Amino acid sequence: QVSFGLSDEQQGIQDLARRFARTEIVPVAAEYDQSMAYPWPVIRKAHEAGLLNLHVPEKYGGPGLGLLSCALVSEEIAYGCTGIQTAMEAIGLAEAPVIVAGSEELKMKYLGRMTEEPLVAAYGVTEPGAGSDVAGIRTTARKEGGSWVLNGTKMWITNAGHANWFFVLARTDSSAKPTSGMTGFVVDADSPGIHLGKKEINMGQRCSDTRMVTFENVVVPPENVLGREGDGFKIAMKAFDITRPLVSSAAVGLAQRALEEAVRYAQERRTMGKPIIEHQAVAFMLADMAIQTEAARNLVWKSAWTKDAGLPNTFYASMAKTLASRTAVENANLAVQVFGGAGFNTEYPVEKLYRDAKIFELYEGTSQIQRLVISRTLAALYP
Ligand code: CO8
Ligand code: FAD
Repeated sequence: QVSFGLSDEQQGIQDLARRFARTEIVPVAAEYDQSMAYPWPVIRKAHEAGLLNLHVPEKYGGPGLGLLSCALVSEEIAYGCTGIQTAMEAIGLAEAPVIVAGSEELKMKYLGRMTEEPLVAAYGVTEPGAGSDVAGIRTTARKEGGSWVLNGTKMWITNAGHANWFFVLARTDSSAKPTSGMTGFVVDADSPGIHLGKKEINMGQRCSDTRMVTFENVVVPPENVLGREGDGFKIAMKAFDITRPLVSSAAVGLAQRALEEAVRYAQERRTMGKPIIEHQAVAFMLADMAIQTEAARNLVWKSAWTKDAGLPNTFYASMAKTLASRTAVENANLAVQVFGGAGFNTEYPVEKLYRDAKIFELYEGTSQIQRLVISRTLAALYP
């Protein structure tokens, strides 16, 4: 049975997120882009509105929504501003490994507090020397007197400057092959020995907080190990199965915003005696933007639906990420084109979309890495 319809519950959460984005995010997005201030007021309001921690199970205080419902929300929030959306979604990214592998106690403690008050968390895998190649990370954790001691440097960590806790992936067994010698930890952000770098100044999504984080002899209690020792790499990957569909839906939200801005402008702006939408060259750019957006959205929904159905979704999540991020970049580019010179100016919204879009092809696994995952699956499917 195939259905493209949303349930009443899904429509309800989509409407809530849409109204929130239009009233609380769209009006302030340009201001946050310019000031680069962390969007705490928006995050607090989103928490109050019930738009954070959506995939946290009810047992730990969350609404326990399925991934498709979460994707509907992240598209709407991203329509408003992907900088704010990234700050919000990075919370879900940090929570994902805890949901995948945390003990009851860890879930109650670290997911529970997120649902009780507006806190943010961060996911620390990437390092200065290893981004795409997660197997190449160098951060270590060694056992000492019953606890673990973390040493190493993480790079490009979203929300790092504001996080209450970190998910950290570290090497724990140098004799094992890297992907089986890593362990995941939940680390309290106020632990002695954590040093935060400066807020990085990025091309787009400028209110999102990205930093280097150094761990210097940081003591982590044994109960803060996620799952079993040696399972960290796979736990980190399983988290991406949850979050890549959500990053992809955010890219769709940006693509949709670019489309709508371009369609509206093309009806207002006149050249050679008619609105530019009546010039076929412009109209067809709009048509292409609409086709790509709808195709990307459908693939994103499929990647989320597959996970909700309890089926492996890695393949579709990588496809969705590749297509949706390309669509965001292309739509933002075309929107600037439709706006002409005005598209290059900060008084209009599309130059921000252009700067904000590029990161979708980089973070949460670059488009090359997604193609690597897809092509490896193809080889297994058709031996
Ligand atoms: N689920 C379960 N197991 C998995 C999965 C998975 N999805 N993927 C791989 N594995 C298993 C494999 O089956 C294999 O198991 P075994 O050893 O038993 O055979 C083991 O893990 C090793 O897998 P590979 O052989 O495929 O490992 P490789 O080292 O060859 O390659 C990748 C792995 C795919 C290249 C991996 O390193 C990767 O995904 N790299 C990209 C890293 C990435 O995406 N980083 C993102 C960081 S977070 C981020 O950017 C946040 C953005 C800001 C937040 C935005 C809002 C959310
Ligand atoms: P590299 O791995 O050095 O790649 C460089 C280039 O080579 C890319 O084009 C890549 O696609 C290509 N390449 C590399 N290996 C291969 C290969 N095997 N085959 C084909 N091409 C390849 N990380 C976190 O852990 N947590 C976060 O919260 C987080 N937030 C981020 C926020 C921002 C704004 C940014 C910029 C990054 C963030 N990251 C985060 C890191 C992000 O996931 C990495 O930057 C990304 O995975 C790429 O890694 P890299 O930068 O080391 O590039």
